[in-house]
Formats: sequence, C-alpha cells, structure tokens
Amino acid sequence: MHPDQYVGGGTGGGSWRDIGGLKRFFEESSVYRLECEGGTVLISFRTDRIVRVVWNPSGEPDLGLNASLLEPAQEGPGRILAEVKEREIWLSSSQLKVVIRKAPLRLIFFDASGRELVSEGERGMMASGKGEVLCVKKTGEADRFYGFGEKSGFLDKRGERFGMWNTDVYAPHNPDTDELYVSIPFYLTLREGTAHGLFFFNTFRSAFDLRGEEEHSFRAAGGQLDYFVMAGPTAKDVLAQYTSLTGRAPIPPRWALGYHQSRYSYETEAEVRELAATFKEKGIPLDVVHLDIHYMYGYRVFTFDQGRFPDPRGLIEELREQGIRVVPIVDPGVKADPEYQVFREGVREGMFCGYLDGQLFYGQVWPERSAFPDFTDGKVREWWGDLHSFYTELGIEGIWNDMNEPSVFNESKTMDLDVVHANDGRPATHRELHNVYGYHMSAATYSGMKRGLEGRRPFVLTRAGYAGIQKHAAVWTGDNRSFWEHLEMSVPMCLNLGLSGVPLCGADVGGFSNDSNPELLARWTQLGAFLPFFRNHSEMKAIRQEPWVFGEGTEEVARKYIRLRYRWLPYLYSLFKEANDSGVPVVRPLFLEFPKDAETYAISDQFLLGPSVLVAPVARPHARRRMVYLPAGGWVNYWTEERVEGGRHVVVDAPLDTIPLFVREGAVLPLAAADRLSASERVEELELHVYPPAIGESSEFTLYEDDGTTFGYEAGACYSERVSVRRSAPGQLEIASRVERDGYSPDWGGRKLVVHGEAAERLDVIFNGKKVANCYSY
Ligand code: MIG
Repeated sequence: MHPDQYVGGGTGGGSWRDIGGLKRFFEESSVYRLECEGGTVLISFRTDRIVRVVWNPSGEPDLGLNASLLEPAQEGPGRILAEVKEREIWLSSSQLKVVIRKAPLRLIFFDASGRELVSEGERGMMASGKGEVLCVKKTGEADRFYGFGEKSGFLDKRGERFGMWNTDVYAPHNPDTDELYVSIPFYLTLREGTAHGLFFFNTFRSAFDLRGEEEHSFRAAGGQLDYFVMAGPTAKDVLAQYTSLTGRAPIPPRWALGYHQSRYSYETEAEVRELAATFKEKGIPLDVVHLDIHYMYGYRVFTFDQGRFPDPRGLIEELREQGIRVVPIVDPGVKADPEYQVFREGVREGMFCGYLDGQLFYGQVWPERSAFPDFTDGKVREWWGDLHSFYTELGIEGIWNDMNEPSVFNESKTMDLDVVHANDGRPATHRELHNVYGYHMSAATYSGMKRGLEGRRPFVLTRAGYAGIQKHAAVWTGDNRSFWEHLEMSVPMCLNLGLSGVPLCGADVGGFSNDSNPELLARWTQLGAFLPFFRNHSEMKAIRQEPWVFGEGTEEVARKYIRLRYRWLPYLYSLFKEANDSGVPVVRPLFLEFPKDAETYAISDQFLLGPSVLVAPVARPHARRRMVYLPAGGWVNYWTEERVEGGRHVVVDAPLDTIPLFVREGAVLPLAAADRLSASERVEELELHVYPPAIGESSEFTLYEDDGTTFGYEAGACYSERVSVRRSAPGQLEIASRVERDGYSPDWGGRKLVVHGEAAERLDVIFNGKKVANCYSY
C-alpha cells in the first residue's frame, strides 16, 4: 500500500497540529460556536441525550454536510444551560453535560448522574498538513468496544486497529482483513454495564485505533471532524439513539425471513425449476431463489438472457404459485455498449460518474468496459430506481446488490478517486464519497422497487453500505469461505452488525468459496436457521452445497433446521418489529440482556435470539459437545427440557443433529405448530410456549403480527399482544395476554398454550383468569 493511502499512522512528526485554545464563544440559534486558534467548532444538542461536535480545520464548519444520510430529529433537546467559567464552559441538557476546557480546547462528556462518558486529556482534536482529521479519546480501564459495522475477528474490538474503506475482499477474511464491504463508523462503549455511543460522521477513508491502554482514536483522510456522542445509559438506549440518527430497518417482507437458496449461478430456467421441485420433493421449505449474474444477457443489468431464460415471467409466476420468490442480482456497472438502451440513456442524460472535465469514468467489471451510475445524485437514483420496473413488472419483489463498493477490476479495486460526484448539488470527489456509493445504490433500489411494487414491501440485499444502510437493505457478509473459522466468525460479525443498526444480516451458509463438506454444511445450516438472514450460497468453482447434495444424513439435519426456522418465524417476526421500533437487534450479544455480567462481555461464540433464546453453535469438526456459558438464572435445554441453573459454564451434548439451545426461564416463544414449505403458507396453529419464571418473578413478551406484505403496519394495520407471565406462588403460574393493537386480524387457524419445564405437570396454570391444562388449545 502506498504510504500516502495509509490512514492511521502515528501523530508524531511535525505535520499534526492541535486545535489550540479557545478564543471566542457564543451561541447562535441553539448552536454553540467555539472559535479556536485552529479553527471553529460547533456544538449542538440534537436531543437531550445526543450531542454533535463539528470542527472544520480548514474553513467554516458545516452542519448540513451529508444531511440526507441522517434522519430528521424528532424531538428537540429541551433547555440547554450554558455556564461560562474561568477555565471551562459547561453546556448541559437535562441528560448530558459537555465540559469544554478552554486552553487547549478539550471536551469531556458527562451524563446527568455525573458519570464521565467520553473525555479528552493530553490530546484531543487534531488536523494534519494533508487535510486529515483526528480525535483522541481516553480509554477507561474497563471499556469494551463494539459495533464498527462489518468487521472480521471477535466481538470486543478493544486492542485492535482497523480502517473503513468499502472493499471487495475475495481473499479469505482473516483477522487482519479489516476493510471489508461495509463502513459504519459507529461504536458502542460498555463500561461496567452501562453504555454510551459515538458516531464518527465522516465519509472519507477512516480508521479507528483501539490499541492503546489509555487512549483510543478515530481519524479520517479528509473532511470535517464531525461526531455525535450518545449518552445511553444502557446499550439498548444507545442503539435506540444511534438508530434515531441513522434510521431503523423497515419490517422485512415475511418471505425474506424464510430460507434462501443461491448459487453462482443457477444458469437456466430448467435448472431453477428443478431446484424448486427438489426442495418440494424433499420437503424442505424454500422462499427464495437467487439469480446470480448468469441470468443476464452478457451481464447487462435489467435484461434476461433469452436463451437461458426465455420466459422469466412464466417462471416467476410458476414459482410464486409454490410460494417461492426470485431475487436477481443487480450490479452497478452498466456495459458500455452503444446498442444497449440503459447505457445509451445514461450517457445521454448524464447519469454516469465522470471526471471534472466531463469525461466519463469507465471500469472493467463482469460486462467488461462499464460506466457507473452516480447514485449520489437524486436524479440518478430516481432513474435507476425506475429502471427496476423491468423486474417488478415480471413479478420480482427483491433485488440483490453486489459489487457496489464499487468494485472494479483494476489495481485500486475501485473507482478513480478524482471522479467528481454530483452529490445532490454539493459536488465532491470519489475520495470523499466512496464509502457511501453502495448506500446510495441500495437507497435508489429500495425506493424504485417500492414505487414499482405499489404497496408491497421490497427486499433489497446489499454487499456494500454505510451507516444507515438498514433503512434500505439487508447486508450479507460477502465472500466468506467454507472454513470452520468462517462459520465461527459469522457470529461476532452479525452481532456487531446488529450493534451497528443492521438487524437483517447473515453470512453465506456453507461458505461461498472453497468446498463445503457434509459436517460443515450441517453445522452451518443449524446456525443459519437462527441468524436473521438465512441464505445458502456458493461460487462456481466450489462443490455444490444444496441441502441434499451430501447425502441423507446432512439432508436430514438441514431439513430439520430449515423447518425449525419456519416454525420459529412468529417469534423472529416479532423481533423484527422490536428492531423497527427501537433499533435493538434481532440477534444479540449476551451483554445486551445481561449487562452487569462481565463474563458475557467477550463471548463471541454464543448469542441470544431476541431476549430469551441462547444459541451456542458448534464451530469445530467432529465436536460432539461444547462448553456453554449460561448467565445467572434458570435455563431450559430446548431439546431435553432439562432445567439448568445458570451463572456458570456447562458442558453440553451436541450430536451432529443438535445445536445447543437454551431458553431462559420466563420466556414466551410464539411458534408455528406445524411444518410449512413457505412463509406465505398460513399458520394452522399459533403456539405460545411459556417457560415459567422462577418463583416470585415475572416477565413479558410482545407478540407482533401483520399481513407480512404491505406497509399497512405503518398506519396501524397490525396486531400486537402483550403476554405477561407471573409466578406468584410455587405451585402457580399466571399468564395474561392482552391485545394491544388490533388493526389487523392474524389468520392463524387456532391457538395453543404450551407450558414447559420440569414443574409444568405440577403447576396450576391460570390463563387470562381461568385455570387451564398445561397444554391448552383455544
Ligand atoms: O466477484 O456475482 O460476493 O456473492 O456470487 C464476484 C458473482 C462477484 C461477488 C459476490 C458473490 C457473487 C459473485 N460476486
């Protein structure tokens, strides 16, 4: 790597300057202005718990830069008190206090209880002669760092250093492969159970350095030093705050939560038909078939190859009748072919990226010489979005965006940095906007699909993205390999993506490159069934890995878990509603539910699905048992119904057909009673599985349901039911379910209550005031 491209060297040498001392301070329409020796800083409270700092070392700071990436603020910050002292200025909302030390300028953030959140010491804000910006913060002894979007390695990022530059990495994703496809410059700090967050709002190539014991830093190759501090105090609060800034994921169409089968590539109509038929014949549920690049005519997006897919409409309709959707891939590169309508129109209308002098940028990708739409321009987003009517008119409801870092087959692996993007009237170079290119592509795709689908929810899957990508797309973790290490790594990767605002994510089940094998596929399918986005995908050169190719044993395991996924959909769907409401992810690191338990802070090989199901995948060949940590409280082994006391490590049996699963006492799991082959099939009976809490304890869960297809839920066409569970006396379990929203009537054929646990037989179960059996249909 050229030394000038390296963001993240030391701050030694003469080229870095400190922001210096404060010269003048005043307030102007609720923005606090700090004029310093090294330039002006603006501080503004977005809410009482979120504050923003912007320093532009080379001019006037701009609070409007990249504003379209942020959500409008819902509520104001309330009253802010400014107190000017001799050496400090204090700015306080009711929940957050910024202490500004004047000489040199240093910022320290406290919450209302006086807890120090983020602070600066010897070093604070700096700028280099090359236009880089850097911010150094103190690291507390107990601090743990999470989030950072899509990163390889383990859950807690303390001690690491990594960059953010959207990169297509086909090489194995190793612990040192730090720049991947997605950049989310956000992190959550957990300090002895309480949390705060920091979002570095800069789109340039950036880097985080968490190696020091006393300090950590973030920096970018250019632009402003612009960041938000979020006060927490819980990790869930931080996520709610962060997603109030960057947006929350819409509830996915229900079908997108089913099982997806992909291959690079299913090349013909006949192959796709046969695939669907095999799933049916084998009784394995399937909701989605992905079409990789071979469906196109010479890799031209918005086309089908007439030879391989003579009747896409017929095929799509036929599959749709079986409850299966088709999701085609769409790359950004548009083949530079003067006979190709999309290219001609794009050139004529000025839709493509180019240089300052007006020349277009061309890059080599699958269609060979290609032009790239300038998605930073609203006009282009609309055009591109509208082009998707090609797909929606054929009955397609989901699109897979790939190569949108953008990836280009050249030495830099991407677009030339001196390309100038239109950027909605604020032209800027690719050097500045590279990390948001994929974000804007998926934004265009999502809105275009939404227009075309006339009220139905689109599904967009993307490889590249930036903070906020959750509003438009699901994220998969790109080109992993059929390595046990990559199965293992997919867990902390998805957990940190969830902690970065992206609830709908997953890794290629079975592994993309290299050859999968029976045991690996079995274990990976078991795990995939509990991760939010569930897709088996592999590349051309790899051995095939559909659920049945490795023989009956593997097929049996895959069938069991894919079916289980469908039985668990009502629970999963309720969790997506929670993510949509509050930004809390669907799969959660243990600390999110057990923040006081330090033992959980670095657990990368277990996770929680929602609040109460602990999943402990097996990530080693031939392993038939594994160690599981259970936080304090009672747990029930899902498979054996055995009760296990937590607060300790246990060794759990895990034969090949078993992924260790533990349900927390007090849990309420809404599950579908019977197997279904597609998520569109009706749930014949909705079961409420209740795991009684400990004596004297109570708990609750909100079951959510809507039509799974439209945006009616935004206007109240939804159903929610709060189920409360209480164990007031040893022999008694009270369950009360209260309908909270009834704007939609679920079409469940019937309902059943199932009480679990060793004590179930001996309990008096009082359901909505009436004594019932521990397995009760109603
Ligand atoms: O450079 O479309 O990550 O899922 O199968 C390869 C072909 C381009 C990379 C994606 C992968 C996809 C493949 N694509």
